[in-house]
Amino acid sequence: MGKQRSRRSECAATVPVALTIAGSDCSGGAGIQADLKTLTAFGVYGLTAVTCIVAEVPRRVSRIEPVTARMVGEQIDVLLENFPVGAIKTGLLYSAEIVRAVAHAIQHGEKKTTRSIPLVIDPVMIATSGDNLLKPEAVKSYKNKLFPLATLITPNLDEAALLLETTIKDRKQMENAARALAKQYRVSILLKGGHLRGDNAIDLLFHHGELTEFSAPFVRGVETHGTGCTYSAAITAGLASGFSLEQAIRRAKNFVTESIVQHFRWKRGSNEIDALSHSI
Ligand code: PXL
Repeated sequence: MGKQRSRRSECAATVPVALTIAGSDCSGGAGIQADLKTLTAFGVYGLTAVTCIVAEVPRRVSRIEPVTARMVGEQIDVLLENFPVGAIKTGLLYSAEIVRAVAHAIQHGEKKTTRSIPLVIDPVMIATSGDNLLKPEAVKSYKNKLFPLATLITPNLDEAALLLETTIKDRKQMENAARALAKQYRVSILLKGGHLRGDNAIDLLFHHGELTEFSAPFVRGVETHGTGCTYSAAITAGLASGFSLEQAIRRAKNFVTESIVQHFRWKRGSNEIDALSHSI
């Protein structure tokens, strides 16, 4: 009994903690649900601040309802005041008002605890299904309020193209885009090239003036949903656990690839539903 208790208190003292600020995906493949499963798989205790509730299934977004900006801010406030948060990630933030509330709450929390917490921003704009998730006017608030606080931003090709108002169609344009975003926002950029559809899913990290490539075989035939959320949550888990940015990304890339390879599939009549497996 005594031994058990001491083992328990030791765990409580050392388990890393991470906070995800994101939307709820009721189908469990993306958003807060994917983040929590991923953090748990990495042995990190996950905290959540919910920004909106999305009624959806893998190929269709049915409805999105936001939580008030005040409520989003207050979730972050109480968590940062009370838990030793080692890293934060943001996912779907829905509106300009919520983006601003998140930036304010993170800055306020860091000031109160007098420490800087690594922040990973997954600038979620459009769902894999093609549905718009972020209000277009929120992009400006991201650029002005949230990006200046980031450790790492993880856009996919569509998001990077929208942020730079350009098109990205090949590897050379990817390099230029990663470099341009890193310069513009003075932050590390992980540009995810999965949508280029070669034999490999190639991501480019621009960090401290250097370009590093992360590559894994492209897994075909799986209707993926939530890979971006899973990837950024896995990176956040690594940062909360004290890994360097490069190490955290390498572990996360392996995790996402395996979560696609080991996907679940349910068949009902002619309908098939795929989901990532987070129990790697
Ligand atoms: O994968 C993007 C994404 C992020 N967050 C939430 C989502 C989705 C996609 O559907 O529902 C909550």
